[in-house]
Amino acid sequence: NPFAYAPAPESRSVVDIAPSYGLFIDGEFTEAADGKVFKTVSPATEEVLSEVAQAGAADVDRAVKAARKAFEKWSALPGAERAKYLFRIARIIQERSRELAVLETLDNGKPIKETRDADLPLVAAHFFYYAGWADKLDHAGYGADPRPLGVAGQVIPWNFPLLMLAWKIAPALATGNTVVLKPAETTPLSALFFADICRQAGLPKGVVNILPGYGDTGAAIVAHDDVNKVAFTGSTAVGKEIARTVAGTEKKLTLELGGKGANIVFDDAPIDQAVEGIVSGIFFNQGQVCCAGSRLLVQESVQDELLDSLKRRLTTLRLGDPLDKNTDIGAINSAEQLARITALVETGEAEGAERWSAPCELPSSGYWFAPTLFTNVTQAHTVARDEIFGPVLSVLTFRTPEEAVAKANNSQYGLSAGIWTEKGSRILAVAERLRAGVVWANTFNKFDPTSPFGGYKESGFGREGGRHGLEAYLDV
Ligand code: TXE
Repeated sequence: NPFAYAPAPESRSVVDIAPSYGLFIDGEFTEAADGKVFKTVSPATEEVLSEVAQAGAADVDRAVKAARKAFEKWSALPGAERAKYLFRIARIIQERSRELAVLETLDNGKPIKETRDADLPLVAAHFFYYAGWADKLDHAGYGADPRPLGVAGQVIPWNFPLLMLAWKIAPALATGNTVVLKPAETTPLSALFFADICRQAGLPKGVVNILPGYGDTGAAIVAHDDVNKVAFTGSTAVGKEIARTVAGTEKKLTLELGGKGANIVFDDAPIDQAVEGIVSGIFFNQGQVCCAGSRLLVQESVQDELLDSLKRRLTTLRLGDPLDKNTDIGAINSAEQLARITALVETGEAEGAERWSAPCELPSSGYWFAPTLFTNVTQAHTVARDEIFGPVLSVLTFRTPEEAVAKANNSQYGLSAGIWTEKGSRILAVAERLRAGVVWANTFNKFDPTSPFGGYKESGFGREGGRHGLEAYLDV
């Protein structure tokens, strides 16, 4: 019985969640001007975790003014001084990582194994990495005296709340910009804990401002006249709306949007290793990953063998309490996201794709979806084209490398791809022809702060991470 195991839950008591939180403006926690609040719930249990102040246009204005004022001094600091703050923040994140991992798991629903072993180490690594650049910007390749842009307005999603914050804030601060950031409405807590870390690190007031809220708060940040740079990660629809708002202004823009990554398995691939990569590619974070390997392209001759082992492996995945260290599949982040996934899966069935879901019991409260495969999928099927952003894999086949490349590239998106083969020459030949910002070979979902990340086509533009990630926050 795959469900028989001794649960080993991480202790909830390592994190102290207050009943209410304010906005973080100019170094202080404060109520919203109009007094509005919203609740954030644990998606695994639907329990209310806390009540959070909801920023309106007046709060956005106050935060942007604080960031503008702080910019004068922050941008004038020697890089080595800014580096000290970033190193301090990175170290505090490491010291508080258990607390932050539990918090993130509670607010987001993802397994503690992931927040503990992936999210938090990467968050700290990003701050360490960009701290290292702060006093070396003249070596970044953007000229001898690259300048910060000013106030950066940043809007992030809920799938990697703290990691997306790190991707946005670390390079912005290292280059001398100040920040007004809006976390997603379903996951505001880790950004507010980060505000506390900024205070703990002694970061000057106004350098980082955190404004929880919904889409209208994000839109007010994007539209504010005194914001010089907009960085957004989220849906393609909202990304396009933001691009329209920013068009015709002096603001610089980077967008990191959706994806429909192809994971391409050739007949000479080590099947067991490929199965592990496919599983991590689509079931990591319940598939709520922009670079998920959501399309499996398998060479026809190995399809049966691969699908047999994949299904066997999926029946061993453990779905349940995200705080349990043995859990592989946690909760879907929100009722809305679950509804979106469910609707797309129904469309897949209605269009004639064949559905298979791993046998598992779903908890009675919270938002859950069993690991699911679609076979008999053609390129015209909705499940082969639209981003599902859930634990759902669409399987297509190919006969030749040319066909694999053509099918992989047949997408409005171009964020990620994977190649599984023993042949190094084939990896190079195929990778070169894939229109995707990141191509992994014989692995998937590997991240590192030194590597630039970003999309082709409707997956967005601009790069985050690496030396390239500095460019988004600099004028040369
Ligand atoms: O995204 P939204 P949602 C994709 C994924 C998912 C779908 C919808 O396919 O199923 O998007 O998710 C803020 N101006 N991705 O609805 O609405 C919002 O408050 C400014 C892929 O959650 O784009 C939140 O902070 N901001 C993706 C953030 O935008 C606005 C990650 C993202 O929310 C706004 C998330 C507006 N008009 C979803 N409207 C990825 N690339 O990883 C909303 N927001």
